[in-house]
Amino acid sequence: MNGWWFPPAISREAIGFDVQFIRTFVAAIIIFVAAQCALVAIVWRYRRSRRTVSPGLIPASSRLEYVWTTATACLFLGLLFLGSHVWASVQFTPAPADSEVIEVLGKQFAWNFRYPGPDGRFGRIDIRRIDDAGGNPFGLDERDPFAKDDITSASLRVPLGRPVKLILTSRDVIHSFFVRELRIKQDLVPGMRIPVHFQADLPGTYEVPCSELCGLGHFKMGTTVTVMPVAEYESWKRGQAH
Ligand SMILES: [Cu+2]
Repeated sequence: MNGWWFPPAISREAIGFDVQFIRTFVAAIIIFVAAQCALVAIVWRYRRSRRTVSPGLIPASSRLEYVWTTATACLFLGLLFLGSHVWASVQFTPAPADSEVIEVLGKQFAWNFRYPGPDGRFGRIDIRRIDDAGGNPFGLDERDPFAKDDITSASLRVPLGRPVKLILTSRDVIHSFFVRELRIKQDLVPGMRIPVHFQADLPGTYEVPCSELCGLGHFKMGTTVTVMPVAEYESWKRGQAH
């Protein structure tokens, strides 16, 4: 299917979004085909007719008006109800308590990710310590014991089959975190810490482009997310700890 259809959906929420898309798509196709058929039928029926159709000759049918207004309302409200269910499961539900928490920093024009390290706590950061060339994009304060073991990385790694909570922040302008396979697209807004959660159930490496025009280098602001088995993920983290 791939090539002309969506890339594979790798989380339950992503599958939920696809199901909702297909539902809406099928409803739109049925209505489109029915409307076109009705149009053709009317054109055919009144072809080269000498009868002039004045509004007075067609009796208004309030019953018909009621039927199609109600049908349209039911269809729209039904789709809205089903769709908001999926949407709310991502937006309004807090991430599970055992989620792997990872901070995502967007900046012109790169991505950085921060893991709390073995102590499970994010250390103190200080904007005066931000030093990209020195490998400290977050401004980690090394004097803070909780900051010492924090892991930073230029690409994202997440454990397979476990809930992940990302906290999105931006250092300069608005960026947007987009993973097609997760069906997630969320802006990073300076001054805000925006949470997003998911659970990836298919291992692999997926592209993360910035999806908000953020300046001249926007086109090259990309990285990857790798969904890896838990054991492999844990050993990667151990290898990164310092
Ligand atoms: Cu950007």
